[in-house]
Amino acid sequence: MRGRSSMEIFNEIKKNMVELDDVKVKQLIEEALKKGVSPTEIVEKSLRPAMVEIGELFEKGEYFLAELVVAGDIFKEVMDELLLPALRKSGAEIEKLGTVVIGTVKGDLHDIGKSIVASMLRAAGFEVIDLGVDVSPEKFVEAVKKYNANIVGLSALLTTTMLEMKNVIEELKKAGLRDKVKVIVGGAPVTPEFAKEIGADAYARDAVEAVEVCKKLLKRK
Ligand code: B1M
Repeated sequence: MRGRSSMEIFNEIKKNMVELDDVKVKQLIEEALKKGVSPTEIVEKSLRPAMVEIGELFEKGEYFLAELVVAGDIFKEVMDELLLPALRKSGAEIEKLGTVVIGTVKGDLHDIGKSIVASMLRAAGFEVIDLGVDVSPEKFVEAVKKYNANIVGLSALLTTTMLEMKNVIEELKKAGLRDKVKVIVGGAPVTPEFAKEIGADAYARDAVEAVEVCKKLLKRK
């Protein structure tokens, strides 16, 4: 195959993802992986921007909930079939770095970004307890105790549910655990300012940053 640049492939993947053409998306991702492009770059430079555009089409009324569901399904398929296996192959660190309890907060069903963060943390050597979606503050607290976690990771994709993050921090305080765990927050509507305002220890913009931040959080202890 004659040389298409990585940027051209990223644009093609994005275009086909927005058009919900799963067959084309998979072919292009395979092509990119064969060229040695990293799975995280594929997520951040093509799939995630495509999801933002799909969200915008939904806001404009050009796409409906059904399209969001299909987009979510395609994303998960390519993660499971192509990107996660490639990520695992790309060589994780062997040393165990610490335990992270992660979940999407109460009322929120978006799990794609959270699951990518969980996978990247695992690949980096963290033990990750993924509580799934719609996780109540009480469940987070229970899991921190049960697994003796070093870090709690909170994800939210809705401007309404991001407020739940503060409730988790309050619940950790009530349980006397706030000094024992670090709290990292993330998700599309979350900002570093918001993280500070609610008393989280850290914010990460994407999965790569989340890994770096979690490593730093533990070194500081
Ligand atoms: Co929803 N949805 N959705 N949706 N959806 C958004 C979030 C929205 C922005 C779309 C839009 O209108 N533009 C909008 C929210 C608007 C707002 O709050 N201001 C929206 C809405 C309105 C809704 C519903 C209310 C729609 C309805 O029912 N009328 C509904 C709510 C359901 C609920 O949760 N209670 C809903 C439902 C859904 C589906 C279930 C259909 C589906 C999710 C499927 C699934 O997750 N299994 C869905 C989807 C697919 C989206 C969009 C299009 C894509 C989200 C996604 O997967 N992105 C989304 C548009 C958008 O995000 N702009 C949208 C790809 C993913 C890789 O990125 O999740 O941002 P992201 O994760 C990144 C970073 O944010 C970061 O790292 C990840 C990897 O780089 N990160 C962390 C995430 N968590 C982190 C945690 C960390 C650190 C970093 O530390 C712990």
